[in-house]
Amino acid sequence: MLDGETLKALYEKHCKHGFKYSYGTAGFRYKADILDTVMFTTGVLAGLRSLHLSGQTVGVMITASHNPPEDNGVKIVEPRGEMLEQSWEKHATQLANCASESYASFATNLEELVKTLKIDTNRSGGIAVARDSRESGPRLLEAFEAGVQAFPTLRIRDYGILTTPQLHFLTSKTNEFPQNVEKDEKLYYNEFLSAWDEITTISGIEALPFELKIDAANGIGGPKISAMLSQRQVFKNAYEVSNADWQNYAALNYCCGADFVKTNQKLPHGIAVGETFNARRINCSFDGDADRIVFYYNDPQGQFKLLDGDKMATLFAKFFQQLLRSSGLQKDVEMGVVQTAYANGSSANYLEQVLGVSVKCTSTGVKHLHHEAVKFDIGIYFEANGHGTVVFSSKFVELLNSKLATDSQSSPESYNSLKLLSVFTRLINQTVGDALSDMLAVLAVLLVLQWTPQKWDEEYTDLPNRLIKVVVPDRTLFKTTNAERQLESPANLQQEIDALVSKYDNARSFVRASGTEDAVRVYAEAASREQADELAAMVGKLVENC
Ligand code: G16
Repeated sequence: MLDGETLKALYEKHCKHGFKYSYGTAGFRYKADILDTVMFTTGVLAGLRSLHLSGQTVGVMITASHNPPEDNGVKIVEPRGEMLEQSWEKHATQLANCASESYASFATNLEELVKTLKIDTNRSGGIAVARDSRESGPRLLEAFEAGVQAFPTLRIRDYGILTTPQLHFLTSKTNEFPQNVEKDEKLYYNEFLSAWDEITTISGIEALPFELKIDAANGIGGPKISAMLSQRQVFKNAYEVSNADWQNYAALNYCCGADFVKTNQKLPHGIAVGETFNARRINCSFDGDADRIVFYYNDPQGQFKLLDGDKMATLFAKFFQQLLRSSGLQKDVEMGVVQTAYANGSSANYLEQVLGVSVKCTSTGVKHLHHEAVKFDIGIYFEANGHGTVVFSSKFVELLNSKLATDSQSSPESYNSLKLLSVFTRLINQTVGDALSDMLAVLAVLLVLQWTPQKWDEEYTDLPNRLIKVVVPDRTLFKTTNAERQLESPANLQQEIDALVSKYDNARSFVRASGTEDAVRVYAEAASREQADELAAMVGKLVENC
């Protein structure tokens, strides 16, 4: 470990005092100008995590994802590409807050962590770091790298600007693959494009039978999706990327992107509707770091229709259920869907009552959904905002492989289904929700089923819903229970919400503090658009007044 004097000099160069941080839904996320201290301590903490895990490479992503351009943030990624082990979030928070007090407090806390976690600071380890396209990224990276220097035995691989899921993927491959395999973006593109190639072979297409419009939120997803799709002839002239101005810092997520489309339930700037209805036209929006995606289309009456995370979860559930049936695997494989309180009531009904699939509800944050999903053989998890993926158990993959090796003589339909299941285990980025890989996976399902976006949408009808943000002086006062569906504090607010909800048909509403923005979120759904909007506005007023 670095000597005290040198560490202190680095601390003094990067740390400021007087702010209280907390590790939120997706790491630390604040206005970029107050983040230097936490970047420095996250460098130290990521180093500790790598050393604690016998030197495995730990990932770090500098991003504020869907937030406005002036924000930034940082999250730590486990060696297999998952979010930071939750018991370590408190160490990350404590170290940042001690550093925000004084050097002495930081140094004492660091010493205690090394001692209690029994960390050998002389061993070697590794950090893989990347950032999104924000202006503050390079400065914050510098503070982060200074923190990593606390342990001179650590190697840092700086990937520059990536999407968040690319960093998750490369972190996982760094630990999985031998050293002589180059872990770079090429590896990422090859992985998903080679699975996609199998889909085009199975479906026998030479050109994508969709008119695909991609809104890249003026984030890093723009150049990355172009780099990916331009490698395959099948996409030629079939897609267009809008809001691809990723070097214009102020444009990031502004009036575009997945969060804008989901919240406002309307087209983003830059995506226009054609004059005549085109059943094969499909639009999608990424968020700023391309870990979320939502789809949408305009129906023959010109009405905007959203195909969000719930619609993706139900599409995959129906599709995998069919494949499991036709391959004769349905009795051996447990499939489930994990959602949050934001899931539309109709989607849960459809999953449970129409498909007969089990549904679990967790708190917001992919870290919660992922942990629940890995309990299934096929765990489908999507937040309504479009953040999610599918995870396949190793038991399921082994079963598939052994069936594929022995079943080639069985019916062509059954063998084809086995092959498709196997391709999807490679087409989907299982480490985290990934706009690029999710987009390919959704297109692949639509291709195989020969469905249009409208056909996909017709499986069930969403209850009208509304999501609003309310800015309050102290959002930490809003404490929830029951997977965030009920408030424990402020006192009596939940009873007031319940009383309001009871006045509307088929209604539901809940309130929770955001873990990424300085606001309280209010969700409401009801039998009609007017009722959902009115209920959200009334509950919003209750929040403001309390
Ligand atoms: C992050 C999390 C998501 C979460 C979203 C909003 O997304 O990764 O799981 O749904 O924040 O969280 P909250 O409601 O607590 O603000 P992203 O895309 O911003 O990284």
